[in-house]
Amino acid sequence: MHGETPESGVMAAKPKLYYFEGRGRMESIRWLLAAAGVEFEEEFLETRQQYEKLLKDGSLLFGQVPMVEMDGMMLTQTRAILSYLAAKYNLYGKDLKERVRIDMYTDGTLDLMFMIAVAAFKPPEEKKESLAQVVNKAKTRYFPVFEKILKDHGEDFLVGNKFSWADVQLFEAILMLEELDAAVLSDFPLLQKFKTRVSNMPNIKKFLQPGSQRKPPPDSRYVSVVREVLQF
Ligand code: HAG
Repeated sequence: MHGETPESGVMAAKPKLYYFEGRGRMESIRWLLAAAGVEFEEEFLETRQQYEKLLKDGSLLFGQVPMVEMDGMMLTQTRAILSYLAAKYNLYGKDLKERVRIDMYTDGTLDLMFMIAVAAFKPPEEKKESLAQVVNKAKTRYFPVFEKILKDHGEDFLVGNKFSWADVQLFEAILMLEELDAAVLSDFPLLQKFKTRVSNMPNIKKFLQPGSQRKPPPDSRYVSVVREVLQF
């Protein structure tokens, strides 16, 4: 049972996420928590004052967000948070060799999604060019790798024939790429089946429903709030 502390039987507090009201670096953390069936709360950074208060309180190790408050800790560094959650909710493979493959695959999909997130901060022409390059990279570098992995082992999931963090993040990346190019999976039949399979898993299906804590693609408001809060 998520959240119950056995010794006390008292429900542990829900993780609390501190970030902007948008995807950025936090969206993969939201997806992993949702895939694990863990409810979470959010504090959206809208003003410089909120950010400066977190800085003053010493809540941000290197002065940066995402920050996730859980298990008595103020966690920062996106990959550290994701690894902690994957291990805590048994989505990190059965041994070191499976874990390092999950790390390799998730580093790859994070790189791909980061390119999209950063593009939101570029001027229109540059942004358009960057996003076209991201689609091309997905089709020529990233998706062929995942298609081959599924083909070579013939299993439903990327690692150990068991649903893991690597599958959650590949699914998130597929959805983001399809927002840019609806036909992006046309040459990847196994990824199409993978997408359907994962989208029918109860926790994923729930997060895909309207009204979930999933965030929309970055818009000009999101970009201006981030710039205002971080003064860049
Ligand atoms: C991590 C921030 C500042 N290695 C860290 O969590 O993985 C990096 C975290 C980071 O850079 N956070 C940014 O707090 C906000 S994320 N900066 C304050 O003083 O360093 C945000 C801003 O341009 C950054 O990228 C984000 C916008 C979306 C594009 C990236 C996904």
